[in-house]
Amino acid sequence: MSAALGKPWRIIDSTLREGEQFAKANFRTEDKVAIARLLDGFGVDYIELTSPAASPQSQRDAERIVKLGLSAQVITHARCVVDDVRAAIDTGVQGIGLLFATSRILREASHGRSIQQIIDAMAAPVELALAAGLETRFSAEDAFRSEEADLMAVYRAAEALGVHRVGAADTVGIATPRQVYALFRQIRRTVKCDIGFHGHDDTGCAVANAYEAVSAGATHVDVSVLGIGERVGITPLGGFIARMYSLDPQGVSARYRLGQLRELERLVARITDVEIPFNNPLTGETAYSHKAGMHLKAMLTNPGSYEVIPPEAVGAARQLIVGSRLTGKHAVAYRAREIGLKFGESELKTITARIKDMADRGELTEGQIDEILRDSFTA
Ligand code: HCA
Ligand code: CU
Repeated sequence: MSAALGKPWRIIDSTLREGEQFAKANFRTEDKVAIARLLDGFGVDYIELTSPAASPQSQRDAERIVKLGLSAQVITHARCVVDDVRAAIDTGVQGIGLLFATSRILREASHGRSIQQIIDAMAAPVELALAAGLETRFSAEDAFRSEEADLMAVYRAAEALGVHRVGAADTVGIATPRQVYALFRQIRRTVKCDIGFHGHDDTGCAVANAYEAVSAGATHVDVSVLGIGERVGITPLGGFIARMYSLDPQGVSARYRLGQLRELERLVARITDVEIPFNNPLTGETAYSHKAGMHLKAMLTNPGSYEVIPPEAVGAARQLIVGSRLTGKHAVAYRAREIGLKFGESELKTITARIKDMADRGELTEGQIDEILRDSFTA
């Protein structure tokens, strides 16, 4: 648990549930075990698994992961039906995430129930899960295309049954950050139990939406490694951590082992055969690259000038690009000092002009820059 924003929030990693719904994910048991271990090493609070009712292998894998004895709570997703809850209980998981779609479009296209029928149908599965001692969540799928009054009725009914948490899912990634804030304020006023947010990234708002949910009172946020999930996926673990770290560096780095994020992302990227995006928050190839002369000058004085999160926090390295047409004399002087050369002001200006001129015909490597510097020195 961390308390950026002064409020406690917890991470439910759903790489092994939502992430298994990613087009390119087809996890073998060993993959799941390796991912679960690294997630636990990173320090996520919960690891959510695919419903054991999904397939016989899903059931065996859930049992296997439960037996790893991780620090994270191992929970599963399940349809809100008694048989699926029973299958989950049999695996020994500590918690369960039950759900029903509440929007008209999904009620009609998916399960065909009215809001009252949902409320009636949730009782038996929820009671069974609670009686088995599971931390029990009831979530509304497609909450942001549902009627607010319907949602609150469903949440009140879930709370009356004694669920530990209710959830609102932005299943199609349609919510704006303001809508998320407003709905979560409303849920916070309606129920006293914990509240979870699950948001898809179809319109690029999944991190912002998770943040707004927490600021409005959400206690739990679903994420997955690299954001993998249905379509373009959900709130990525790294992006969410970056968002929260900037608000509470000490709290977030005390709670989560950020230095393990890269390894975790690399593992999931390798297993799913995807590239880590160059602009990935915290770990992307260019996340700590600085290029323009003005930026380089300030970075050399104080790295905080253009970095809210230092690369050391995640075990990455900063890159100062000296050999571009955008370079400046401070960057050139810095590189010269690094290789043991010192130039006067006018020499520096001349060398910088030469580098810019050459870089206009193509960026220079560090080796080429060093050569220019050495030539200029002996000349
Ligand atoms: C789905 C379900 C879900 C569930 C979210 C939740 C969604 O696969 O469609 O459990 O809160 O996005 O609604 O992932
Ligand atoms: Cu989802």
